[in-house]
Amino acid sequence: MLDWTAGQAPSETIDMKARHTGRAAFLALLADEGIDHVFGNPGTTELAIMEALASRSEIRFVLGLQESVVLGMADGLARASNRLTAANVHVAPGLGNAMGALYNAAFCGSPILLTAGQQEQGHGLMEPLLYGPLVQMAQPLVKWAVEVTRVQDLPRIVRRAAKVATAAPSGPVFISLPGDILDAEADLEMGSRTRVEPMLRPSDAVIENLARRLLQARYPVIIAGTEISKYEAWAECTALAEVLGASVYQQTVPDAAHYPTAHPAYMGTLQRNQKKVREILLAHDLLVSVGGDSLRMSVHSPVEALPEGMAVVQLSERSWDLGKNFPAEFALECNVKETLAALLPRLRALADASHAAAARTRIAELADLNWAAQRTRAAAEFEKAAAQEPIDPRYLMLRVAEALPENAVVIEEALTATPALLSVVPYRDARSFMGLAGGGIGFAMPGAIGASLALPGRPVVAVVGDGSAMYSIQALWTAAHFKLPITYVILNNRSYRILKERMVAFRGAQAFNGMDFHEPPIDFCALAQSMGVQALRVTRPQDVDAALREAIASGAPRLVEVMLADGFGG
Ligand SMILES: Cc1ncc(C[n+]2csc(CCOP(=O)(O)OP(=O)(O)O)c2C)c(N)n1
Ligand SMILES: [Mg+2]
Repeated sequence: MLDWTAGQAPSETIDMKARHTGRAAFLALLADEGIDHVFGNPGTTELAIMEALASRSEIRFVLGLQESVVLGMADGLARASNRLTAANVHVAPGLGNAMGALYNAAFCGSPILLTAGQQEQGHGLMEPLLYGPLVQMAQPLVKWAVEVTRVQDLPRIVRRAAKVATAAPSGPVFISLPGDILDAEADLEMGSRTRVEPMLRPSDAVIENLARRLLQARYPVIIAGTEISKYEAWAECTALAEVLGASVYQQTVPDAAHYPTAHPAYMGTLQRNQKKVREILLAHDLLVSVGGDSLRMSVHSPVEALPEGMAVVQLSERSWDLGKNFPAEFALECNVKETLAALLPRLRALADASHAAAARTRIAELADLNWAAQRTRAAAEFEKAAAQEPIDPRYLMLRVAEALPENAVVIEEALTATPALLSVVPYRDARSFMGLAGGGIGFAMPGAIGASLALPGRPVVAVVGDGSAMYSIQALWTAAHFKLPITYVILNNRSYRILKERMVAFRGAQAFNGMDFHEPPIDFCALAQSMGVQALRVTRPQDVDAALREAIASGAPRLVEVMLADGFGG
């Protein structure tokens, strides 16, 4: 089961029934809810919290130099650990700066307890600088948003927020903390924490019916989704593929390592391309979506991804997603790990010898088509560009994949290089990969920091487009400050290449307005060095490998800026 508080012992210093200031009570409650990092960027309205932090040694404050960085770091930690995570930003402008990253966090269901200081009650009525309707601003992107109006309510509000954030399906929550609440003093009943047990599984009768239905399929296909990584259900999902003889694809948003790439049934990531997904699905007679989304796409297409009449079985803890875009014959609101564990023995008991033999044959027939076979071909293809200058991004992705130590964690925001990266980077465990989710770029620079804090001892390699890196470049300072073992690989093609490609593909035009930033060129090495991160620029393909290996082996923050072909002649 998911341990929301692993490694987070309840604070022993909390006085559960005593006179507290709001600020001290707030931090004591966070500590008791298992928080050991607060990501933040302070202003005057948060001074009370910063003051109280001095006497809370079990909470480490992680300074981000802009609020989108603050939320991105918190999101990285939440996604890499599945732990309740705290972030604190500064009134309306700070919350505004954080919104893009909060969107991504909501998309991933990250259990983040986000707070902001608010002008004192009454003072806010006079519309001072920085005042704004914080609750209304946060509301569309969080599960619960509230402003504290009496210090006596603070414990109940923080306890409820932590419970709501972590309860399945998890997601961010928001609390507005007026200054007078933080400085008020009262006798407070601090309460204790609640975690909602997320282990939903269907009844035995439903499991039985589902097992019988699954065994009727002759060509089933599994789409492996984000809940498999979240609940570490790799073993259950590979067993399902084997007993059904199913091909397995990763869901269209590759936000984590949803399935072991080395498994013989694994066919790779579905592209967010309705026509291509449809072509793949047409070869199958049953779609089994395990913990994934409903064929989530990016851009409009007149083609439907799901062939008409295709039977769908959907397992997810997110009831909103069940049958959302397509009708599902079985729509099970459930925990995927628990449900597969209950389903597998029934499948094995019900499958006769001929079914088992056919399933084995179907998987054996994938030997030349699966991810591993595709990888061999892709590697040979990418290797052909080994001498090309400027460096071919596909060759760089191959070198990155080959340079990764066994326990590396890859953070991906590579945009036009993403398909090449996915074709060669192995998923070795459920935490070994994290990709851009939600589509709001700027996640990888700070997300790598959160991942590194969540997974100490593991080298983190962030593969980031130059355009994406510039949305949150000041994350480098935090990486340097905490001396984290993160290698940032910056794909310098001096452009938003993906937008150029789409301008050509979708509009047949070469109107590349606002898509180049080579005049003046951005010097990523100088940026990194100015923030205390050692950096190296690579222009020759033969230097890539040594640069990557040295950076990763350093165990320190490093930036490798790789000068790439821009795809449009440069
Ligand atoms: C917050 C946000 N702003 C703007 C965009 C639109 N957008 C999508 S991709 C992209 C450019 C990415 O450029 P880069 O990281 O350099 O990758 P490349 O396309 O060059 O491979 C932009 C601006 C977005 N997705 N999110
Ligand atoms: Mg670029």
